[in-house]
Amino acid sequence: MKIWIDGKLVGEEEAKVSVLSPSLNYGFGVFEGIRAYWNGENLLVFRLKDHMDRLLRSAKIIGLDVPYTADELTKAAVEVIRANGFKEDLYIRPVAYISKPQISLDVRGLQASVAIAALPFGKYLKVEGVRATVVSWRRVHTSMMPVMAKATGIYLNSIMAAVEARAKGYDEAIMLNAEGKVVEGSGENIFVVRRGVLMTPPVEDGILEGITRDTVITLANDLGLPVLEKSITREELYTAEEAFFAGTAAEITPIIEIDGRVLPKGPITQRIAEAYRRAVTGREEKYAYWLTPVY
Ligand code: PY5
Repeated sequence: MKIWIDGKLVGEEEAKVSVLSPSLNYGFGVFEGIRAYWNGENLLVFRLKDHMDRLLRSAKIIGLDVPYTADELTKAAVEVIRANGFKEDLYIRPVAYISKPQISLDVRGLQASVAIAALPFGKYLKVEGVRATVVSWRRVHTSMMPVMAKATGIYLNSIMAAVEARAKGYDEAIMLNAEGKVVEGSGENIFVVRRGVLMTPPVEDGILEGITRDTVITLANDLGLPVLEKSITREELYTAEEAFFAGTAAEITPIIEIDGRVLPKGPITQRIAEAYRRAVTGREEKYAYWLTPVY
């Protein structure tokens, strides 16, 4: 498998990082997760430029100097997929990190390296729906960590939540923020339906501003199902008529149980999941602007 690193395509065995990299030791890096869909004829990357734009915004938030434009990174992602000749569903993982070994926390003035890997990828969560639990780990507060950035170090928080949920026999975690509001899953945003209204927590509650979340909001509006961005309490979650996770890896995953409360795989979730599927596989002309064809 070929991996793109700083303008070169290298073999996997060459794509290595120093054990003294401050990105490895201290979590000073940013990354993205992108999907590409093979529809039998074309390989389509979903919202590629939007992901690269977010990578650069994340870098800006944490003060990491990434010496590439979003257009250059978009071209690099296409290049690495072509170099591997993939004709199947993929996951694309760009990561910007410091390759220079150093102990000091003073990371000012260092330039980031960027690696982009693409690999065949199937489902991330159970497609038929997941059993979720509200975990004891809270999502890090915006006064403690730059939560709007998709920064590597923040994912220790996600790992604690993901592992706690699974250790308790559930499929996925639902995290509350420091104020006790429902914010997201360990690696996906959350939507709930109450009294027929689709709602999702607002960015200011400390979520990652998901690209799938934005996609769902657009699709829902186009289906005549406006989305309310509002803080969601645990009680509202427990009395939801429907709920689903939305994320690049998770796509649209119905939540069929939350802490023992069973939810139906409801009609709104099904409509959104179907619209999402059609959009990502290029079956909806209207959303073709979201797709980058590789071939
Ligand atoms: N919230 C968190 C904490 C996330 O990690 C992710 C993405 C999302 C929301 C959804 O964002 P988007 O819709 O832009 O993907 N998580 C990664 C993904 O590729 C997976 C991390 C393991 O879906």
